[in-house]
Amino acid sequence: MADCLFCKIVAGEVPAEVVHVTERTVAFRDLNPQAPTHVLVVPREHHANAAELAAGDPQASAELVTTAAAVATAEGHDDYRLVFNTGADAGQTVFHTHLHLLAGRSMTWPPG
Ligand code: DGP
Repeated sequence: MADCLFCKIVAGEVPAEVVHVTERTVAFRDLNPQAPTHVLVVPREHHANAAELAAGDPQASAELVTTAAAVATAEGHDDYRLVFNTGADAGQTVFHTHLHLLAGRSMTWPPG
């Protein structure tokens, strides 16, 4: 998609600190980290949110989680949080599916 920030990161048109790539996903550090490890895992193809990705490309959907787990392990974390914000009221600001991997500090529940 022409105006999608994360499509541009996937294409290498916008710089990002990429930490892991797979056939269907790219993982890069969040610009505004909320934990010592805060990585976003995105599908290479554009889908607006997690539900659309799961319906349209279940394999890529699963690969987001396996990629996040691989990054967590590579960075030494057994415990971590995975988050899909879906919709503006839930905090989604970039409408290209992304899985937040947060780790490296203790976390509270419920989230704000
Ligand atoms: P969400 O609020 O769930 O849509 O998360 C979007 C995340 O994207 C947010 O944590 C900040 C991050 N972000 C926004 N712009 C950029 C950028 O240009 N580069 C990187 N690496 N992360 C970004």
